Amino acid sequence: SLRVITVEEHFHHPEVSAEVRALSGPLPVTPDEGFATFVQDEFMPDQDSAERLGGSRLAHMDKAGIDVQVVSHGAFSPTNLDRPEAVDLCRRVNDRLALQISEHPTRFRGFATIPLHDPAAAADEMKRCVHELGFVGTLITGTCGGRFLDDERFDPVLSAAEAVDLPIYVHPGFPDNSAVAGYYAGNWPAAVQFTFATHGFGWHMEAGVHILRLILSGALDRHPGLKLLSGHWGEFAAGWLDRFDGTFAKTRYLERDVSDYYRDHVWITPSGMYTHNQLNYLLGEVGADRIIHSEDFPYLVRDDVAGFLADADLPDDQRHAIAHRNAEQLLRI
Ligand code: GRE
Ligand code: ZN
Repeated sequence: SLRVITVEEHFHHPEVSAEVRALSGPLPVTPDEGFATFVQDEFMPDQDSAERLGGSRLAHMDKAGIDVQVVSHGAFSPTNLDRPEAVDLCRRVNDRLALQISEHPTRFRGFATIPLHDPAAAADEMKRCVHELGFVGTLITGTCGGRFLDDERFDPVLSAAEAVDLPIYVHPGFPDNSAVAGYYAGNWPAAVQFTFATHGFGWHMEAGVHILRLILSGALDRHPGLKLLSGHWGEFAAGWLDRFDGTFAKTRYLERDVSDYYRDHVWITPSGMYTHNQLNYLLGEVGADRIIHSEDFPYLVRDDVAGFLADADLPDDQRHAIAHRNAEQLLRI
């Protein structure tokens, strides 16, 4: 049968995320009735599957046809916490994840959680996770203090990723208060505003902006070995490459087309958005060698994780590339 490796799969460290929530202050939405429950259900789903690498998660993997999950921390990650406590909180996340992986070493791998508040510590933690814990890359959940990875303060983080030769997954995260107020507030309930700002639309657009910023800033010229993962079929940007080339070329600023940077540095994943129309479109845009499978467990729980690829109208070589071979090569699994 088809070997399947999925790479945008999350767990929660409950005590660490509670501390992150307490130290971060309130979410940028005026809560109304039901909002707290809504956030709990959407962003902190089913405790057993979210917190444990075993039990119901393994049962789901067996049923949905997943051989290996590459696991990272989900919402309320200390990556985004703009305070010194983030350094220790990230270590606790990584140590907990490594311990749980060691109980099922054939079924799980890990992505590092790094404290962007302190870039030197973040670079050290990435290296510790790879060299001592056996992790296969890093995942960041959005910005820290409103700063994206193209900020030059993060050069040590990008250099560390090149040195270990493993990717950074540029996952979405809660947008800044100013973005939420400026773009997503309106005449609708708090749950609608928050969904619009986050997993309904806004944080995906922001994650696409994050990749573009790395291209436009010259960060990828300074770090030619940097490898990036981008979920949700490339967070809008992967479907817009031709437009980027037509527009940014006229600025005569970059040496290469935006799409050249994109196709050299970025691997995209579906994050559980299983529509064959999107797969076919993005196959044409980036090719089968740049697509890696993912589910976005436990936020999305699908019974057709292997089935989506098994049913796709693909040559078998491309099916295997997307299901496992690209992940094996990029992550050295
Ligand atoms: C995600 O990881 O993509 C995610 C969350 C929280 C809610 C929904 C969602 O982290 O898709
Ligand atoms: Zn995710």
